[in-house]
Amino acid sequence: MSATTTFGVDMTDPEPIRFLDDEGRYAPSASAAEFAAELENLDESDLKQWYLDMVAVRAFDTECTHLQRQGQLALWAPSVGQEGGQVGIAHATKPNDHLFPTYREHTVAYVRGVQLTAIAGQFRGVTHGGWDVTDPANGNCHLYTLVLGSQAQHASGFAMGQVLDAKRAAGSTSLAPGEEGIATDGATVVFYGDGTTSEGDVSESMVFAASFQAPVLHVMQNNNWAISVPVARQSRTPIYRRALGFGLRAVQIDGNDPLAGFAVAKRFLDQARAGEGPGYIEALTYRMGAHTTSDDPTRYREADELESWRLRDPIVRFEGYLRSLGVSEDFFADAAKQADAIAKAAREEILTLPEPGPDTMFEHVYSEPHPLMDAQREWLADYEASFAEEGR
Ligand SMILES: Cc1ncc(C[n+]2csc(CCOP(=O)(O)OP(=O)(O)O)c2C)c(N)n1
Repeated sequence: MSATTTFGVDMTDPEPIRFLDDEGRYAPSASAAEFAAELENLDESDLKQWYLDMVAVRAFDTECTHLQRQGQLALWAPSVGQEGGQVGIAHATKPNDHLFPTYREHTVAYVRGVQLTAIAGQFRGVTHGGWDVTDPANGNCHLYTLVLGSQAQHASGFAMGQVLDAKRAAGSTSLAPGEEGIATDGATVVFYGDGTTSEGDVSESMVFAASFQAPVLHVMQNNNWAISVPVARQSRTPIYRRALGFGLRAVQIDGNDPLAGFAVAKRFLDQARAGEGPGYIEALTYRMGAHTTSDDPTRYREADELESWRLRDPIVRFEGYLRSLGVSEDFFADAAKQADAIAKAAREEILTLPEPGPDTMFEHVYSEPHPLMDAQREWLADYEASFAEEGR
């Protein structure tokens, strides 16, 4: 993998962790050796599933950009190019883990079971949040966060709760940090981008994660750009090194290599759940599309930069790997058909998503019924009825 340099600053370590080279050949970097054992139990059907996940989400993602252009979505945030790290990391999580995504984690959400139409519904403006996090079908995938960095605080708080649950179960009611961490039932994973690391929330969340040995894994997808701001404007050192300073175990991986994402996330999550403290992954990747459909990236980045990353497309690369394992042409042809069918079905469903009534705005303000909300709902009903009375 060639170094990423912006304004003459080298933003990569000499050797980010990776198992696959740019063409998808199995060629682990020296830094990958200590994580290789995490891949031992994977079989070909797992890897094929990862590929199917990536092509399905890419087809859906492309469809959503079209839907926005046709006026059917208010906005769309493409994740094209970032599916590789996401699919490996999502598959390294366990059912009991909780995930706190930002707005570009479509592959993560899909792998955890969130319906693609629920993801698109938020961008169509027909839901206040997206999906019901308490519904087991949604795999403990929390809602997309648009307020940059706030999800890092949510994740640290949630992981501190996981510590407290474990302490309670062991007979203690104090969350006070001890010398030793404590094993927990699940871990927490938070996702955000390189630009978000400039928000104080991210640094604060690492202070608490480290102090309380909270079982949280930070996944920072360094896709090189925060809208039009290049990563070297955000940091003059590789960003994962900041996490080391907060006392998290932290590494930089090739974020377009699903195997690297899986192996490191699995190791760090096992350590977090064992009470050995938080971890941090900087996944080097590239946003191949626009920041959102409101953005025109040709105004701030060079065509050859995009081209150099197109050659490292995580899906093409993983396809190369699967082919080297002997996976047949039929599988890829069938995967393409399945992905098209999934995107087409999502498109049809998105177009018929029900419009919510105005009274739904009161539904999620409090978790329990609340007299203030009841009064406001009643006021709205009277107000709406007044139009009928006046014959307007
Ligand atoms: C607190 C806050 N400040 C500013 C914004 C506006 N904003 C939305 S996305 C974005 C850039 C984020 O870049 P990065 O964290 O690298 O993530 P990426 O979009 O590249 O995945 C900004 C500044 C926001 N949503 N929230």
